[in-house]
Amino acid sequence: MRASNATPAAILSERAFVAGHRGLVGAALVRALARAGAPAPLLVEKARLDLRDGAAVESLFASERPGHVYLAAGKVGGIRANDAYPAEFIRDNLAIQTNVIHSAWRHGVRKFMFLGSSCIYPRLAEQPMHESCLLTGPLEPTNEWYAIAKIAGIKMCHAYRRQYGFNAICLMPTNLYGPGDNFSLEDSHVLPALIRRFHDAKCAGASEVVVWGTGRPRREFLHVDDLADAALHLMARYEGEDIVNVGTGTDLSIAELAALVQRAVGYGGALRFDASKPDGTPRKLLDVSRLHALGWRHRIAPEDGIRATYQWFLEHRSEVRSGATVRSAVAVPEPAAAAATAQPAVFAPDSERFAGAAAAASGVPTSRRENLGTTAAMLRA
Ligand code: GFB
Repeated sequence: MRASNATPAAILSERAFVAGHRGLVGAALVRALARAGAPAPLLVEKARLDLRDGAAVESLFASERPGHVYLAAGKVGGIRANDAYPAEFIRDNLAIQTNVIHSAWRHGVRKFMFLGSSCIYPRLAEQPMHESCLLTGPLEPTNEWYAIAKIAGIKMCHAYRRQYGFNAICLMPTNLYGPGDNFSLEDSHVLPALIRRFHDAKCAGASEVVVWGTGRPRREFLHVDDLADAALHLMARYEGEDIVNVGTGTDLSIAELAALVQRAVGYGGALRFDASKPDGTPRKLLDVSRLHALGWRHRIAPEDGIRATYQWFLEHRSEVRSGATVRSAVAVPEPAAAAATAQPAVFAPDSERFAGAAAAASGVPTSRRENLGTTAAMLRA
């Protein structure tokens, strides 16, 4: 087993494994690694590897031995999906993170990134929510299953650090959005759901759009390219047990968000708030002072990010995720695919596609990528 005493900046020049590379966050991490000039990461198609299968995960790490790992795979969804599928949200996330963290440690991964969520904090936590408010009060009931799984992931990273010296860091992103999001009307998060609702209403000439809840809850939104940028920044510069919030430090009401999305889409009808739908947590705003002290700030303003995401949606209309059921970041293998996972080589790194990812447009102006430029310069140094 290799020692876990990585020099922070050097870690990015070792090959990464991005678990969940087809998801919103994983795809953004692949783009960020490409832009930073990092080596092509290990990417495994979910049809070939079920991350809930501990033996298959072991086999992957034993044969591939990545230098650092970003765990971006998991069961995710919006307020309705969390409430509707509690069993899958707790089981799949616990299984995936347990397998990946354990195998990463066993096979000498030098640095590991666990991605949590702002929903780990108590429902009525003091705002903005500092990292120290973890486990100081009851969770929001609509997403407590997901939150408990994420808290267990943080604690597993801490336990492996304390007992084995495993070099795992834990980031807690706020509500994310961007290209590659799930645009399902029922199971997605609010921002992509509203993009789709306003777009469909505009195309159909509908007179009103329904927005769930009262419109009063407040949320903080971070573009996923900013999150990926922060992830590389912290992977290269931060070592420690303390969890780190990743957000913008500003929030807005759902009614204000709906107005922003309506403007970006160009829908001229009315809004109706359906108070029979759950509001969820009244307010979720992260205290980002620890992140700022570590030298990172977000770049993408909500207006720009929402406009770019709508543009992405228009350009990828035929392929966007818009089904009515939650899609897992891992697939349950069909019998034939399950047999494939038993073979030693279950990985499918694709260097050509990775090189292309550097140029892949997420639609956000390149002038906003200064942090990544710094990371790239650091890699060249
Ligand atoms: O984004 P969202 O589903 O997640 O909902 P949470 C945020 C707010 O938007 C809630 C309202 O008050 C919703 O009632 N909303 C309005 C809508 N219209 C819609 C709509 O069409 N779709 C959706 N989905 N919401 C999630 C957690 O909570 O936050 C996850 O469930 C995760 O576990 C994520 O942690 C970051 O912010 O309420």
